[in-house]
Amino acid sequence: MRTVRTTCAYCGVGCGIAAGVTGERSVQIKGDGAHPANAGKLCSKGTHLGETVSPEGRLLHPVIAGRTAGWGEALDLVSARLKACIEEHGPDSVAFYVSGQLLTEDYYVANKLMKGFIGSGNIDTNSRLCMASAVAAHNRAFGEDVVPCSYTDLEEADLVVLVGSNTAWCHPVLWQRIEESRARRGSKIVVIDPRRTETAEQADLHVAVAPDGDVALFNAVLRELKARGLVDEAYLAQHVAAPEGFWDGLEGSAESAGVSPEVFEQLVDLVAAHPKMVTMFSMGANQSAQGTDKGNAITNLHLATGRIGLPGTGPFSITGQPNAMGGREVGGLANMLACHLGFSGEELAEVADFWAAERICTGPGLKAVEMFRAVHDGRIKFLWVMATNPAVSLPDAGFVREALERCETLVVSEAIADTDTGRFAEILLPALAWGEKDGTVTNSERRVSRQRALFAAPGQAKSDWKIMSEVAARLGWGDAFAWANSAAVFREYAAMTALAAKRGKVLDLTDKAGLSDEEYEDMAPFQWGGALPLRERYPTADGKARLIAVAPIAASAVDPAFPLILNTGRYRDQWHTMTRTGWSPTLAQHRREPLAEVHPADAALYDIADAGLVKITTPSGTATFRVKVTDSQRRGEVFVPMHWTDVNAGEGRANRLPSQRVDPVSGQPGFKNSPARIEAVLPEWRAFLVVRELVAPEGLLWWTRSAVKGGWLMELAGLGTVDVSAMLPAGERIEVADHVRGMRRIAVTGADGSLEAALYLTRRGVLPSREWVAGQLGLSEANADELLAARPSVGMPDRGPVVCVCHGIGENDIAACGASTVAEVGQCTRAGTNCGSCRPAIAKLLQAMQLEAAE
Ligand SMILES: Nc1nc2c(c(=O)[nH]1)N[C@H]1C(S)=C(S)[C@@H](COP(=O)(O)OP(=O)(O)OC[C@H]3O[C@@H](n4cnc5c(=O)[nH]c(N)nc54)[C@H](O)[C@@H]3O)O[C@H]1N2
Ligand SMILES: Nc1nc2c(c(=O)[nH]1)N[C@H]1C(S)=C(S)[C@@H](COP(=O)(O)OP(=O)(O)OC[C@H]3O[C@@H](n4cnc5c(=O)[nH]c(N)nc54)[C@H](O)[C@@H]3O)O[C@H]1N2
Ligand code: SF4
Ligand SMILES: [Mo]
Repeated sequence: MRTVRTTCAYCGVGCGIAAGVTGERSVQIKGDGAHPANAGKLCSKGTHLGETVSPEGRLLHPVIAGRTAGWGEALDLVSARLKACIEEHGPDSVAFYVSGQLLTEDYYVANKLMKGFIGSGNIDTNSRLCMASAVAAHNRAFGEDVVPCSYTDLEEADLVVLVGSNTAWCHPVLWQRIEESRARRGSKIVVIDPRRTETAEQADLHVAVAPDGDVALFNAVLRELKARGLVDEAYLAQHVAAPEGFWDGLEGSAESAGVSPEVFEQLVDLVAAHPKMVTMFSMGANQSAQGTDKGNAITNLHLATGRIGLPGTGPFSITGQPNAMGGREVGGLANMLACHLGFSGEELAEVADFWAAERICTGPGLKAVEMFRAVHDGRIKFLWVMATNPAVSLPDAGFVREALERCETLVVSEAIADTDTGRFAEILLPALAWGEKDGTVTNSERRVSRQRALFAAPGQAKSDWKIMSEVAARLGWGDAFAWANSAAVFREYAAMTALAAKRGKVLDLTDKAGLSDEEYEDMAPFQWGGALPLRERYPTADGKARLIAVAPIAASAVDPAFPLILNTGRYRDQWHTMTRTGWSPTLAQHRREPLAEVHPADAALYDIADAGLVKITTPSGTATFRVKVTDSQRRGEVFVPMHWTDVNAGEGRANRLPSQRVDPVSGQPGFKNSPARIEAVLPEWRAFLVVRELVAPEGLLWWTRSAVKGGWLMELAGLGTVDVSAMLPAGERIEVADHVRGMRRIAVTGADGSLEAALYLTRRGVLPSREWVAGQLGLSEANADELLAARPSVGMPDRGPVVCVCHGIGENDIAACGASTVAEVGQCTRAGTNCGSCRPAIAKLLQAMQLEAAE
């Protein structure tokens, strides 16, 4: 076994992994004990990365108009189309839409090609959907996009305030670090989120703010701190500039933020009592029509109280993707030139000179949502999408799909053969994925780590930067794109940061510009800017930070056609559009379907049943979900996950729903707040299907699929007659039916007697438990009686919904063991003792059981 130290494929925590390569495509995943981000810990997604590296489903060769092609032909075509488009319609008729899942080296090459050689600013990234508001807030307050904190600050803080962050699910290893520090030192955790998430359940205080009530809330807290004499006047005088009338203009109240006076008082008391305070913010802050103002409202509080730049303090924007930060550094956003530089004549000239650029762009390009509008109306005729799935992840995805359909040339560089966006592409280019690619990523605390290859390239896949440099060479720019390896690209980028450093910016990697290939290969994680880059001097002209006057947006009148607010976000064990996590049977157990979470009062009002189906409608579109009635929602609000796509669900795609409304400063969409209505959907039959080979059902009201060992589990619902043969493979069929109760059960076995598929359908009754049936797929011999009964003939305990995916421990196992703490549950069932991602869920379950016992 060969051990390779690398970085996790998923979130912006950037955990180090010690990967034991055990075969051509197999790996044992362990946390890297020496990595400063995680010190050996990994969450459920990182732990189960090994289940996502199989070549199954990968894009293995270029595809042109649906047929397999060679690289030569594909790259010739891409280059010819690019050239023709630029010549005929000018450089702004082409665009790149890239991703925080590219490596820094890929990102650097994409930016250089677009801004330096094609000559347009039209390169934007999915980080526009993710971090753009935080970037804009940093630029406004600090003069540069610098995150002022490090992870150790979360441990040194006496108070950690989490704003719009479901940390326990989305940054689980940071959550574990925060919780361990609380256990050690008695620090306090506040969660500001309209939903009572698992993170909020475990907080010392949950502030269930109204959607987009954050600016009002933070302004009100700051006003209160000022009244209590807690503003740091000396720090303000020396290091911070405030606009005229700032203190009189602090609009907003607890009431307008939807927070009760009692909870507001508790919040202010906690903030007042704990100068060592970190405010970590994420998508509930950024993804808003006033996301930038939210970032500045948070930052204002820290600047005004001097709670920044000291250990255990600061406003901490936590990044989503593994390399969102790397993209921001090199200039992957359309409104940054390169290396934290803007578009002044001087900056453009220096960058042109550094790159020996043939045709430097003249100004910023189009931001993601605008970019797709330009594709839609034909201003952009050539679009190259890399490492992102915009047909799913952009808002108003129906419009986005129309744009993709209309685009004259759509090139998609992908790791996976069948994605929603790839289905629109004329030219599909196979890219290396995690475990194959090689380069660097920057995590949320500005720490640069190496991602290293574990396996050889599958099929003909190539690294993204290599694909682009081969296109550049065909366009006659070979000399500027002639790197021998990713180390050479990295050296060039590091050298280029000299342009930022000489302007007094914090971004400075020039000490890495002379690394040898070996040194790059062995490079240990390092943090640019150091642990606390800001306090005494800010990278502005006068060296001072800025307070920014921000005011809540006045609430608009509620449209009676859309009386509810739709919020969207993430599940613990799925990653984005599920192109990789969707293949893992272990991860699928946490949440097999996308659920619409609805408050009990709203469920009653709209006549919606728990576990029934519901249609959600907004001005942009409709989508269908199974319902989960829960009081963790605020009344009047509905939550759905963003993950499901056309590949793994019918009708359950969230982004049919949000509008194109963006933050006016950052251009980031407001994914968390769309006016909506809900109504029950009443299918005439419901079914589930366990099957080895995927089928593509048609004409249904709704369906979803999830991975099980050896195959797939599908949930189905429809009207009228059921075309069973369209869903089942060939083979020997056994069947039982009860026409009075509208029940049908069919099992199909293959030549060797093992189960190929099993369908359980009902028109009126309940369907049996899925997990046992799904488990039969892997067995060599199927037992017909048991299959039709959907349970073993010898009694087997029902474990209930799986809580611990690592050890397969269910709710009933935990209830049966009689433990009263998470640690005891671990001792008795092993639940929560591996990656620990389920510990908040176990704690919640114990609380619920204790409540029940007390009643
Ligand atoms: N499991 C998992 N982890 C991930 C990812 C994943 O896909 N799956 N993706 C990664 C990426 S790219 C990102 S960007 C991060 C995102 O990480 P998070 O930001 O933690 O995730 P979300 O679920 O999108 O949103 C967080 C919370 O914002 C709340 N919210 C909604 N509206 C408001 C509001 O007006 N105010 C406040 N204060 N809160 C609000 C939502 O209710 C939600 O609970 O996660 C990263 N980690
Ligand atoms: N409603 C709603 N929508 C949202 C959000 C939300 O909270 N709510 N969050 C937004 C946010 S924060 C984000 S970050 C986006 C994420 O949205 P996307 O970026 O669209 O999601 P992914 O599924 O991560 O897409 C990455 C794609 O790249 C492919 N890929 C993986 N590795 C590589 C590689 O090395 N090279 C290439 N060429 N391809 C690769 C994967 O197979 C996958 O298809 O979604 C946004 N959309
Ligand atoms: S917290 Fe989980 S998903 Fe994020 S980097 Fe660490 S192991 Fe990967
Ligand atoms: Mo993100």
